Amino acid sequence: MENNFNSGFITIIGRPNVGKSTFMNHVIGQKIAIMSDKPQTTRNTIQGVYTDKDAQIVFIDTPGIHKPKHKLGDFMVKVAENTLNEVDAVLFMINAEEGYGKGDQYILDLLQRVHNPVFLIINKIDKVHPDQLLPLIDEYKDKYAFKEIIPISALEGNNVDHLIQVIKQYLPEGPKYYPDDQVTDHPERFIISELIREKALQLTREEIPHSVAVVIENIEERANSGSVFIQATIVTERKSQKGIIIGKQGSMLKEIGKLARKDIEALLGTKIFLELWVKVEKDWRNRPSHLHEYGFRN
Ligand code: GDP
Ligand code: MG
Ligand code: K
Repeated sequence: MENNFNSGFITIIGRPNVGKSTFMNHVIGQKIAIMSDKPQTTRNTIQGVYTDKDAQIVFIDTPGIHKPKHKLGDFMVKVAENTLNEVDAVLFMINAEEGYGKGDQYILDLLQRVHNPVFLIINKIDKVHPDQLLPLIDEYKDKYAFKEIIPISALEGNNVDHLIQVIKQYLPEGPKYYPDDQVTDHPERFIISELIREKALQLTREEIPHSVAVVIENIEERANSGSVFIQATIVTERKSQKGIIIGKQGSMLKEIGKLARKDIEALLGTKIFLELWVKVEKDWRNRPSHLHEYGFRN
């Protein structure tokens, strides 16, 4: 019999701190890559890719609904809704210990407009007694017609493999969108650089070609304040491009930094300080030793 390959797109949503990143990191292991070029056009999405011998799962982040308390613009809500309707399944993650909360209602309302299969993922089961799960499941069952309800511990890895197997059943036959070997040890580092690059490209429109690269020089957690300090350099090929990126009295660079910081804060879930530099490095694209450093792999 022919061995079919399945592939598709999954998004994980849920209140802050329910364990979405922990889950992604667990699934990442050595198998995940964070990609810069997205087959989907939705802004600000981040992908992690899980590949095994018979399937590929592309995880898409939906930043617009990570912070339900935050008053979101119509645009972000629309982006979130569109993403949810583009994927093959949505994982709605909750914290077993906390149960139902206000932030969930916001997401459940949004899910009412979603036509794709939605799974309820009850995370942190390592922190509750098994008897607590059933009432929780009953409560959520009444609120939405979940296709699957799967308890896991993202931290300890309990039932995560099972969840992957279930997700695979929802994927259509499809291609391997990404090669197996695109792995990065520092996904957040790469995502941060991509977010900065994205802002630079968006704000300068046609003036700056896609040849700009962003190098993260330093990421430092400041234990006392709980914030993260990030230094990054935007690398351009020409002096004229450097001028455009910096803008009049630094106004463009300031704007790039402001927008990138917002997204990075949403990504990391913490306050950050972003320091941006710009430098010119002629023909950096043609020097293979630099490609790895800048996060490009072909
Ligand atoms: P996110 O905001 O949804 O991405 O949540 P994070 O992945 O950052 O997790 C928030 C906190 O919950 C972190 O301290 C994690 O270590 C913890 N956490 C995540 N998953 C689990 C789990 O399955 N069990 C336990 N005990 N803690 C978890
Ligand atoms: Mg997170
Ligand atoms: K990306």
